Amino acid sequence: MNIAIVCYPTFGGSGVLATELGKALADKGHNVHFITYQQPVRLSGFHANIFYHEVRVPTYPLFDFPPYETALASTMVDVITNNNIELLHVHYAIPHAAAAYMAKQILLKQGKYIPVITTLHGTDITLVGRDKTYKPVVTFSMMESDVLTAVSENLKEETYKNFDINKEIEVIHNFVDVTRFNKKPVDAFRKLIAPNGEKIIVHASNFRKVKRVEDVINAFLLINEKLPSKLLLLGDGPERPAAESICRDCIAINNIKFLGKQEQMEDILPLADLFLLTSEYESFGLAALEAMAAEVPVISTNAGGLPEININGVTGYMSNVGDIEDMCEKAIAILSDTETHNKFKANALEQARKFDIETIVPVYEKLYERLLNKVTASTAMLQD
Ligand code: GMT
Repeated sequence: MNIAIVCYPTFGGSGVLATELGKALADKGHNVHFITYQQPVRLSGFHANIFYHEVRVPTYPLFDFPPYETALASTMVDVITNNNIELLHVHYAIPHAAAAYMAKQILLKQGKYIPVITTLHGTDITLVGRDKTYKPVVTFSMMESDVLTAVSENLKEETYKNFDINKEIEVIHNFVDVTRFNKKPVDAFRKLIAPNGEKIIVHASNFRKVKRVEDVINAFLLINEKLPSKLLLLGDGPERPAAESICRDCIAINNIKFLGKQEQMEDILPLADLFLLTSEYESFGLAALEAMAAEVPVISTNAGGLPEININGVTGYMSNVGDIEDMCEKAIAILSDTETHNKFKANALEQARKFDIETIVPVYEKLYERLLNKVTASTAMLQD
């Protein structure tokens, strides 16, 4: 198949998922064309079946806000027309689903029907998309997509709760390449981070308010009072300066490190003894799944779709949003006994295997095939 994928190219989970999906489809022999404003972070190296098309947004003195959506729709039309694209898969509704609708209409006028799949990821529904500034366009473009998918059952429910749509939403959970993440940790690195055998706790996110990074730090400070430990914070975003300033004022500062954006998560996560995710909402929590694939138990909140991946008392524990005392207690329960820790580690890996790339990518492939067959059948009917 010739497939076009539109996503955010950044470290966010939707871009990561879209890029990993495209790479997996290319490995299976499909031609995959990425359309984004920057090379996606997880897209590196040469692959004969992968093509990257940059959306350029020319500036003009009149524009206070350069019209990205118009440039994106025009690039979609160009890429689809010139590369014999059969279907367009957009990740994160805003503004990708609306731009896809525009491209679809333009192509229709030229006699080509391009089926559109929109995958909903999280704040496109639960936060930004619900805002009345965007809601009418998000609602309309979801309805106009040929297929709507959501990355968790929870996100599907949230979509029906927040939007007036009467369209089927298919849940296709996010996935992880377990083989890639399930690496042996490099002892030399562990010694550098935790020279006295301290436990290593990791958090990774885009440091937005919804992640409640201050809870990660405060939960860690409680843990650190009871258990020699180190905290690694991976990623970057608007709340990082505030998080750094909390740490500067605390006595455990030497036990906390901000590592910034990291491309090779599969090299860092296996070093961790525990992953902390304190989000107020998480439609899925791809970062937690990647940690589990690296055999790392997870302490998370019980918000959104997290209970669909983190099984309380099995792969880690869940606490109420903001309950850092409970998070600390659960972390100590896992980390202070080797046998218990090993049991949680093994369970985390077993659970991650249920979301393995080998299982989930074929679900997308089948969806594409089903959609293309439907388009072919209706085109044939129109011609008869
Ligand atoms: O919706 C967002 O906040 C952005 C998005 C992203 O691009 O990182 O994250 C969402 O999509 C991820 C991939 O499907 C999910 O793993 C995250 O849970 C989800 N984030 C939220 O729901 C806050």
